[in-house]
Amino acid sequence: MTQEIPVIYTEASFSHRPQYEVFRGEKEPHAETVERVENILQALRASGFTHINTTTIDGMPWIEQVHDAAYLDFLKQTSDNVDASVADKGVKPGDVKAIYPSVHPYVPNPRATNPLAERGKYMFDMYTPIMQGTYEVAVESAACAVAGAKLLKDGEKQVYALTRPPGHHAEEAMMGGYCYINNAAVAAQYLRSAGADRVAIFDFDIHHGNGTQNIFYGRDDVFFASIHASPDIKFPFYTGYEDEHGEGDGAGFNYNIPLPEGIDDATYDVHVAKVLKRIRDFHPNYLVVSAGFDTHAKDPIGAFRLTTDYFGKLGKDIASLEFPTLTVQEGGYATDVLGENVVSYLKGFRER
Ligand code: Q9C
Ligand code: ZN
Repeated sequence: MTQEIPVIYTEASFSHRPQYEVFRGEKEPHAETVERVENILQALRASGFTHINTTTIDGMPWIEQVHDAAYLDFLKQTSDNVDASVADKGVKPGDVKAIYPSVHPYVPNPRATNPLAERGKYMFDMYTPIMQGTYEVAVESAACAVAGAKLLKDGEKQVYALTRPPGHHAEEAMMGGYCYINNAAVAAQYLRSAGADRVAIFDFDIHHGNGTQNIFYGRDDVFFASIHASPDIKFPFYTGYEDEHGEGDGAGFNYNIPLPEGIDDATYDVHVAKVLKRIRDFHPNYLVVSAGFDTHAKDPIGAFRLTTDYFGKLGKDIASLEFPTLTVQEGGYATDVLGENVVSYLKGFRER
């Protein structure tokens, strides 16, 4: 029996409470809820995971290496000033004050000085509000990924970072898709600085990891592979096509597999095998997995039909590569089964 997989989370996750996402002009209850992390922790504890710790690391050096300085500044300044800048008038009792964009850039190199113009420039959707303190929780979530990566550097073979808010939609200078800072990218960058020549990232969230793709698109030191619902049918709509291979030095180091609606375990598995082969051929020193369980059949915003048992096979197959692997939590919104899915996946690793 292999050793138990260590888990890292952050208390900051519990203070992140986005209330609404604005969809087609209507406010809807936000899907990325605090119950997600509660359900995961509960399932881990119930299944005998005991090495569960909170993060104690400063992730800023690596956050600053993957994100634009002006973007980080916008996120910090905006989140520091939500309470003061949003008028009390019109805020319903019990509502959390939050910042959403309104006007998006309509010129190639937008100069954004007005706060509304800045929002449009740095926020690509209406699903990712900034609340008072959002900057700190996003930084802590990324620090959680770095803490997990540090355990790998120190010799652990498998680590799970329960990152929340998620990260894979956050680009170098853009937030969206419930993501503010790209946790997986920050962890990969940390591992590079810690001496690894090559890091591979496998993103199995149902949504394309546009942010991670964006950050590493011109680089050959970080290979990015993603299996997701086709941009024809799912968010983030503008990226994730098969012909996005990377550019410049990064040409050939980006691998997208967009799939149609309704994919089942057996079909999905064929595509996983292709990704794992490409990762093996890349010979990475470390593997970072962006784990989204919104591919599960019960997911309220998903489109695939994967089962809880399948995540066990997925974990086992990833572990069979034998690269030191950090799994960072991304999406997964069927809250009642999210914890079981994470446990099934992590137990798959331990079957190795
Ligand atoms: N009801 C992640 O899984 N779609 N983000 C909103 C409107 C946004 C998903 C649909 C999906 C973002 C990390
Ligand atoms: Zn997702």
